Amino acid sequence: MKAPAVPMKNTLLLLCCLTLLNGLLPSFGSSSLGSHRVEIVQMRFQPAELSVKKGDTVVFVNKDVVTHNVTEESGKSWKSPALASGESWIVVVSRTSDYYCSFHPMMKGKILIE
Ligand SMILES: [Cu+2]
Repeated sequence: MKAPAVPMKNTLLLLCCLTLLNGLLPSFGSSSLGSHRVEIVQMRFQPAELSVKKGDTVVFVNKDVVTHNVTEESGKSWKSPALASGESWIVVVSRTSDYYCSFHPMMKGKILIE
């Protein structure tokens, strides 16, 4: 008995559809949510004030020659580990936050939710 050719044809069709769909969907993780960058340079957060959308990602990059960290002002929402020169740290922001560097408390910044 010969096996019907239809199931194989259906499988191919399904594969074609999936490939097409995959091409139409936005690439995951990069375009749907915003990503922002704050650099730490010469004892300052740059930009010191940043507007983001809720759920956006902020990457802090220490481009200074000394170690810093990023501490939400109350110290309760989030706090980075010590970031040596060249290291970076990522936080997902869900509310307006003031932050500072606990090693150098005069270093301050703010993230505003739009
Ligand atoms: Cu610091």
